[in-house]
Amino acid sequence: MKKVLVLGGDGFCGWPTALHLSEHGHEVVIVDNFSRRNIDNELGVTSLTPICSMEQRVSAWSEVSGRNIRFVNLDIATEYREMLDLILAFEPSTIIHFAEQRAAPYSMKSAKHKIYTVSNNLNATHNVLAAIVESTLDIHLVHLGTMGVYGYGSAGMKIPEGYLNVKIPKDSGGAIEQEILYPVNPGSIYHMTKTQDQLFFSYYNKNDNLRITDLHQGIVWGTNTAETKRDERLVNRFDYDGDYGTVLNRFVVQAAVGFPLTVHGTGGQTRAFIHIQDTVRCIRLAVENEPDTGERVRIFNQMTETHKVRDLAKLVSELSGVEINYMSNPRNEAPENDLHVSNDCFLAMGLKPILLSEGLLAEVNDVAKKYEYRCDRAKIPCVSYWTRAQKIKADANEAELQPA
Ligand code: NAD
Ligand code: USQ
Repeated sequence: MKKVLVLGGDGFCGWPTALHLSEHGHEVVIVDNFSRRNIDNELGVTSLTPICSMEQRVSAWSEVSGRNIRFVNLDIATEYREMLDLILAFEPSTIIHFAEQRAAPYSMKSAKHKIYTVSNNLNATHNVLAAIVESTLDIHLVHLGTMGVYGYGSAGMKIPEGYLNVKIPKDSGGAIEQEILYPVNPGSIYHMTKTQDQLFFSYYNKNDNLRITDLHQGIVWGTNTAETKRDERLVNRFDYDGDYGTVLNRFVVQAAVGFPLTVHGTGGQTRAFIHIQDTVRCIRLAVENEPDTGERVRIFNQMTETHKVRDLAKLVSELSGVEINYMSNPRNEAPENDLHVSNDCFLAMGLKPILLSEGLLAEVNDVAKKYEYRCDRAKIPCVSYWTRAQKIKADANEAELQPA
């Protein structure tokens, strides 16, 4: 049994992970500052699913499972002393760190959003690392990173799990071999904060021998897990708006409400995906299989399949009959890319992935159709532009579509 502090445990990945770990006998304390719920207020949108307050969530869990989860409200980016005191009092064996601003479009909305994302994410991650060192406790840190640290090009090889062996030519002839972090290539300010997180981990691992697992996760789809399905009050959050909704979940909702599927550009982007049920399984595997002291930062690619955006749109369109709208891309990204990713570590640990082909229809029927009445169609369009040029192009396209 581990004692686990779940930072960001009110969020889309954190809440079902907290329940899954609790169900499997681990002692869980959740920390969150509800910044995600506050951002919903800022954006004037709510989760498609009616999520309960944290108080109701933990009391419902205790009622259905007989297990207790404790909750502490604090901002880990600004309340360092309080976090350290909590760590010293609870003495966790594991800290799972989900507590970052995680939407690329939100991070690109304005200078204010860029500054918030950088300051929240970098301070959050660094505070956790500094607090582990200051506590002198032997804590395993599990962090949720992203496939986006690599960029999405394959350079003619499968993207390895974090590290790359390179040969560096010497001035005197010959070459030395070295293992380096796979070169980073972030596509948004949000993704950039995750590349910086990697450097923090590498440094604290080298300097303080911290034991760290960094999970480079693909796009998570789906809503519920075995635990969140046990009671309506445990339902997980579901984002569908233009800033926080991720592509497949957005298409699923668009299919349910008959909104033409919003494909950016030609939909030639290939991305890595994982179902939320597999996310929680992978995190439990990472928690229960700790790195040894002295081991370099463990990096696992937490994804199970790759798809092109336009292929996903075609699939959802065939299932639902909703048409596809190829629109000008608000993002500054390659119009087409191939992506090949190694995920051998989790497969070797016994992960049996849930594939899109098995779960997609249920997601449309059981979640999107059930809650379609809560969808605000005005919040579907993505109105965050990566550059001024993209905003001008989108405005021009819009003007062209208006009747004279
Ligand atoms: P989320 O926004 O739903 O959850 C993050 C939680 O952290 C929220 O509840 C928020 O209130 C909290 N939080 C943020 N800053 C905090 C702070 N300073 N102090 C305390 N709490 C804070 O996001 P998510 O989808 O659950 O993602 C969790 C992690 O997984 C993120 O780090 C994200 O980068 C990573 N990830 C997510 C996806 C995905 O598709 N959702 C894919 C890959 C990686
Ligand atoms: N896209 C569309 N139409 C839409 C929404 C998105 O065509 O309506 C396209 C985007 O242009 C992009 C791709 O779909 O090419 C993926 O976009 P996304 O919003 O689903 O995913 P992304 O911005 O990459 O971010 C999400 C999570 C983030 C996580 C990342 C994992 O929000 O926290 O780190 O997925 S990964 O993509 O592997 O880097």
